[in-house]
Amino acid sequence: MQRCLAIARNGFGRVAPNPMVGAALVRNSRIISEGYHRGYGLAHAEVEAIGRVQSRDLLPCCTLYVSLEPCCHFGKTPPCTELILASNISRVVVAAADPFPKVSGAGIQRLREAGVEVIVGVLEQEARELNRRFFTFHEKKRPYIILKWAQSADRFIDICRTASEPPAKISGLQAHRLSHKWRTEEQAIMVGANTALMDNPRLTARLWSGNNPVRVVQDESNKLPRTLNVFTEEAPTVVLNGSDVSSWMGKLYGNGVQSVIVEGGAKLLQRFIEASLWDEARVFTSPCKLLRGVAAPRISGAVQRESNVGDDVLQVFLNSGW
Ligand code: AOF
Ligand code: ZN
Repeated sequence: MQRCLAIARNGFGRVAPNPMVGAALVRNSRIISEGYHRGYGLAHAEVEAIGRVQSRDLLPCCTLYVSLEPCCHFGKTPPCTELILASNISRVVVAAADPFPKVSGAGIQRLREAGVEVIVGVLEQEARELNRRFFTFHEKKRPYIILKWAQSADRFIDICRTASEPPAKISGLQAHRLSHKWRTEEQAIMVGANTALMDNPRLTARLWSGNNPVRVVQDESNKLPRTLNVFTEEAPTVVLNGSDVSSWMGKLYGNGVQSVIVEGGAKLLQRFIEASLWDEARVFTSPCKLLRGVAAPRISGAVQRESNVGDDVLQVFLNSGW
C-alpha cells in the first residue's frame, strides 16, 4: 500500500478534480504489476495495473492493493469493480473508501457480494491525507482551505499606509517563490476587497511554472474597479458579494472548487479563523521587525511542521488534522 501511495503521487497536478490513486498486484509477496491514475479522464489505477500484467492467468491468485475504493459507476471511464470481477481477482485491499456520492461504499459492497474478499483501512490516514482536498470537498461540502500569510518577527503583516505606498516587503525571495508554487497547486486563490485595492495583486503564479488558480475576491459593497490587476485576462476571477464565510465556501463548492488558498488581508484571514473554516495555515515569519503596523492574524492549532525557507521560518498549522 505504501508503494500504491507513492506512485499515486505521480498524478499530482494532473488528475484534479479526480483523486490521486495507485494500485499494485501482489503474487507470492511480490509486486508483479502496478499503475496509477495518470490524468483527468484517463484510465483508473486498477485498469493500469491489471492491464500491465504479463499473463492474465496469474490474476486469480493475486491480491489487488489500491489506495482508494474501486469505483462502480460509469464516469469518464467504466467501473473498475467489473474489471476486477472479470479478472477473477479474489482478494482486494483498499486504503480508504471513496467519498464520491456515486461510489461511497457501493464499490466495496459490489465486490463483497460477488464473493471477493475485501479488506479496508490499510494506511487509511495516509491515503486520506494524500487526497485531503478531494475528501474535504465531498465530506464537508466545501473546498479544502489553506490560509497563508507572512509576518515580521514582531507579528505585523504590513505597515499602516495608503494605497499609493507599496506594501512592506516582509519575506524573502525563496518564500515568495514557494508561495507561487503553492498557487499552482490549488484550484483557487482568495483575497479581500481591501487587499485587492491596496496591494493591487495579480494573484498569478509568475515565479513558478504551472496553472494559475481561479482568483476569488470578496467585495461586499461592489466597490472594486475593473481596472485592478485581479481582473486581468491571465486567469478567471470570481467576485463574492455576501459577508458570510460559510456561504462563500458554499459558493465555491457549488462551482466544483476543491481547494482555496487565502492570502489576506489580516481581517479576511481572521474571519476564516473565527469561523474555524480552515484546514491548514502556512505562516512565514521573517527576522525583520516593523515596530508598528497591521497586526498579523492570531491562530491556535497544532504546528505540524516548521522549516527554514531562506531567511524566513515557515510554520504549518493544522486545524482538524488528517
Ligand atoms: C478508482 N480508481 O484510479 C480513480 C478513481 O470520471 P471517472 O470515470 O474518471 O471517475 C471519477 C471518479 O472515480 C472520481 O470522482 C473518484 O470517485 C473515482 N476515482 N476510482 O477506482 C482510480 N481515480
Ligand atoms: Zn475506477
